[in-house]
Amino acid sequence: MSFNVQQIRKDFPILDREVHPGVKVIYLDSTATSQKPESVIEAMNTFYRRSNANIHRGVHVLAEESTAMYEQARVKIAKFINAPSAHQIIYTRNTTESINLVAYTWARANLKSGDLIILTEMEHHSNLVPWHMLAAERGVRLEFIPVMDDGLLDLDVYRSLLFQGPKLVSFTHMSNVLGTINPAAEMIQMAHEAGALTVLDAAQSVPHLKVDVQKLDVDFMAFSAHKMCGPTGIGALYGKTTLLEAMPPFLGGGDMIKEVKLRSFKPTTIPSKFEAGTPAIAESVGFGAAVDYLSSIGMEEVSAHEHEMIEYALERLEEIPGLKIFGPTADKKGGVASFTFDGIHPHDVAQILDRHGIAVRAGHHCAQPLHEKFGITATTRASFYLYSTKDEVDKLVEGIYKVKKVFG
Ligand code: C6P
Repeated sequence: MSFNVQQIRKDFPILDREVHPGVKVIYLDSTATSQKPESVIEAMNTFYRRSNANIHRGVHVLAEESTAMYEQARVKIAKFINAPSAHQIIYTRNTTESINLVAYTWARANLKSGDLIILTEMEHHSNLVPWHMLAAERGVRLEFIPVMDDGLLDLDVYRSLLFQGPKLVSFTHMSNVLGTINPAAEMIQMAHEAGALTVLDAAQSVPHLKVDVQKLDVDFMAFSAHKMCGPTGIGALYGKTTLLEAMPPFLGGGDMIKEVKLRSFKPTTIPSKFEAGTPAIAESVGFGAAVDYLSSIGMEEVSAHEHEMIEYALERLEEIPGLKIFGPTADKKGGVASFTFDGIHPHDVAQILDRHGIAVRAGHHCAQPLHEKFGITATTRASFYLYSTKDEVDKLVEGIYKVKKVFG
């Protein structure tokens, strides 16, 4: 079936919402969180109506059913990113928690003072602060691959940093501000040749691109369900089996143990070893339904549509005098357009757009160092997903001209 955006829009009930009398929402904030299709909402509703029970704990019908649903979703997620096995998918709360899990377990077990971690200047705070905290505690060193004016990483500097023998390279697959899609496979291979492990922040790539962990050969990968048509409150960490097995647990409590004595415990096997306490069960079902939904459309189709959207958006936005877009050309980026406009504060731009039903985000988008690099404190960001249309881009452009009118 060919990609039909109008048909797809019908799957998302919220897109019919009037946010002001007679004004339907134009949702251009999917990079913050995506909207949810009916099938995901319904899967979670049905779970609560029919199958709700705690997992791994009961022998009754409902407990067995909910446990099976929780584990089936894990199998779907594994398949979606081509993980060799479902036990390599650890459920977490989100990308942030997934990265913290690696920082608190693998890194604290394996890194010592003076060891080098390479990051990039375009990282989201969730791939910076956990490493800052580790640096303060352990004295590990952090170095950063620079972002060039065109929004691409300077791979020559990366190559030279690799000569310093890093232990870990952790970077974003796709920037949530610039939209830059980094050459992950090449960067991971370079890291491995230098003897380093890799963490990929895939919060913005798994929802928008076909991502194959085996092709990438990545060691750890973090992503969130809420950015890929799924619910909030659940995400995943993918890891290579040998690494996950060797890592100490993260949080302690129920479900992550094999045996507990008054003065000791033995952790259980992966993935449960990292899933202490009652997890987000209904959300796992929603996560599985989101993966089913995206798979039924096809990730190649999703990214092709977004590519068409960003090409059109850049073309239209570039016509506007005084508007400056950050990031690379459309061929090197996903569906994200961050911009400044004519000295008007990005929050004011976003607020006036909101009056016309256009939802965009303004601020530093949790990437303060990146904004600082470009000598600014904030941008207005429009972002696109599989349900976005060219008509919405046209409305955005009209809205920006209205902003100009308000500010004279
Ligand atoms: N970016 C944005 O509006 P969480 O919040 O844990 O689900 O995802 C964190 C995260 C990590 N890496 C990247 C590249 C991201 O874009 C995000 C989330 C949102 O840009 C919320 S700040």
